[in-house]
Order: sequence, then C-alpha cells, then structure tokens
Amino acid sequence: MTLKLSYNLVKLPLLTPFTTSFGTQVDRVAYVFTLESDGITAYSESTTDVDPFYSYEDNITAMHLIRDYLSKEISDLPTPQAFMERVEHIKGHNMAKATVEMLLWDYHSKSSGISLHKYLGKSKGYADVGISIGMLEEDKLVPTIMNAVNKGYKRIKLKISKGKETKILSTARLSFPDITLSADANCDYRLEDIETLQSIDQYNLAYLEQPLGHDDIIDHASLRQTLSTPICLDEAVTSPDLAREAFQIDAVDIVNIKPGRVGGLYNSLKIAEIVQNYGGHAWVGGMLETGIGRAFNIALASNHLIDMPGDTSPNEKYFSKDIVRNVFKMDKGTIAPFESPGIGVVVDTEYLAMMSIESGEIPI
Ligand code: OSB
Ligand code: MG
Repeated sequence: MTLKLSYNLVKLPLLTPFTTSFGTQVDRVAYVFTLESDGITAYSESTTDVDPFYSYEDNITAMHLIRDYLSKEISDLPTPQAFMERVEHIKGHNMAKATVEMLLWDYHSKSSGISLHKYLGKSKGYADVGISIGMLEEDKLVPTIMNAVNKGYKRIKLKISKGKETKILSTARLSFPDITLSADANCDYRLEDIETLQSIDQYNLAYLEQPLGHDDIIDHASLRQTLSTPICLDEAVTSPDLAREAFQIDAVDIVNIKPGRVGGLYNSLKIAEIVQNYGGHAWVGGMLETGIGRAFNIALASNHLIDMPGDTSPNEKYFSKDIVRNVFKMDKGTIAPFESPGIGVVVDTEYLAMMSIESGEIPI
C-alpha cells in the first residue's frame, strides 16, 4: 500500500471582512491536506487561522503537530476512533488532531463508497442553515440582515463585543422584531459585566453564545442563573467530558459543535449525543472554511442529533471563487449534503495550486 500525504497552504480573500470581538479577518489562510492511497484521494482542512485568537492553536502549531506527531500514526489508515485513541496522550491540539481525523473519515467513507453524511450515522438528508454576521459599520447592519432574511436563513447570528451590544441588538430588533436572532460575544465579557449581559434579555434572543472566558464553565453557570436568554457554549466546550460537565453544573443550554475545536467528527458525534441526553440542543458552527471544511460541517449538520440551524452558509457567502468545483446551494434555509462517496467535493486542483502560498509533502 502506497500512501502519500501532501498539503497546500491556501489564501483565499473573503468577500467581506469578518469582524468579531477578537479581530478582523480579511482572508482565509488554511492548510488543506490530501491523502492518496489505493486510488482514493481524501481531503481535509485545518480550522486553524494565522493568529491564535479564537483558540491557542494556529496554522504553525497545527502543522508542527501534524508533521512531527500525528502523521506518524496513520500509515496503517486507522479508523478515526482508533486514531483518536492513539493520540490521546498528546494534550490538546484538537484542531490539528481533527484535521487528520477528518482526513481518515473522508478516506474510509470513500473506500466504502458511502457519502460522509450517511457514513456518520442517521442522517436527516439536509442541514438547517443560519448565518453568522460579523460586526459591521452602522449603516450596513440592517441591509445585511435584510439580505440574509430574504435568502431564507433560518437564524441570524450577530457578532457583538463589550460596549457595542446595545447598539447592534437594538438596531436589529427594531427593524426585525420577529426573526430568530442570536448573538455571539466570543468571550468578550466577564461576570462583572452582569448588568450589561442582563440587559440583553430584552432582545428575546434564541441564545447568547460564549459570553465569558474561553476556558470557563463555572462563571457561565452563575451567569445562566441570572439570565432568561439561553446560554450557548462554543470556545469552552473542547471535549465530550467538558460538554458533560457543563450540563452537569447547569452552565449551558445549547452547544455550538465545531469539529475542529473538539478534535474531529468522532468527538462531535459524542458531544451531540451527550447534549441530547441532557435535553440540550446542538448545532454545527463554522470557521469560515473553504468548500472542503464546509462539506464536513454540512455532513455533520445533517445528522439527526443536530437540531438547530448552524453557521453553515453556502460557499458564495465567503468567496467569489472557492477551491471546489461543486458548491452548496441553499434552498428555503436548508442545504443538502453531497451524495457521492466521502465529503463529495470535487477539488479544483488548478485553482488550489494557484491560490497556494506554500505546498509540500509530509513523509509518513
Ligand atoms: O465564534 O463562531 C465563531 C468564525 C471564526 C471564528 C469563530 C467564529 C466564527 C463564526 C463564523 O461565527 C462561522 C462561519 O460562517 O463559518
Ligand atoms: Mg462562536
């Protein structure tokens, strides 16, 4: 069996800069991995960014982990679960682990001839879709929401930050009193900001996402007791154990599951099960992925355990031209996962090469 692992570092300009409480992203700079064996070509994308702002991992730490540790564990093409057991002694670095784990999911579902969404278990056959809108200049907020509502998105999520929440949410609610609205603070508040956070209750949000520290669940539990708005955790849930603990201490109502953050699809499904067992709700988040990462997210979001609209916009929201030839289309707020084996994307290898700022091979 011959095995070849190669990578491309692609840089794709975003159609609109994406501003969160931790910064503004103007392009997506992502490692794309290709695994070739026995006539099968599998892909994955690291959800890391250039900067360690969403989490401590970045593109360089991910490449270090993949090159120096994780790639050494895949020469026999283990199942995703077996791979995760093998790398359990490596602490953290979930995004790096997820990149390799997802490469194995794509490989094994392709070698079985089954589409990934079916290979993952019971699929609904579609994903409910919401949109994540970054912070914008004041005059752009209402038209941007209007455009998203007209496109049929099932939930509108607005990025907020400390001091800007009132303006953003009051403007949105005044123009759109009835839409399903949520807000994502990306860890910008502390428990001391409780009065500001309580004032958010008046906007009747579906949930408030990750208001407090990236590694906190204790303060979230305190905060949750004083709010009527449900709490959704993103950054803070990095493992199935932490998901269970967050529910055990009543810190959370809803979990934004990102395969990268939690170490891959195996852990994502485990978390979705835990969430359901505790009576919570789960949806699939995004990291502005290219069509490759997006296909994994949409396959996961189609699973029956996922019961809320995710941040899984079609490719056209992000890029004027993606590195895949088949793009997702949204119809009445839903997207159907691809039905061909694995993630089902047809990579535009020429455009991938053209947009690469670096590429190479990793010896296995
Ligand atoms: O917190 O969900 C987040 C993007 C980058 C980093 C963090 C987040 C996001 C998003 C965008 O909200 C989701 C997407 O459209 O891919
Ligand atoms: Mg978030």
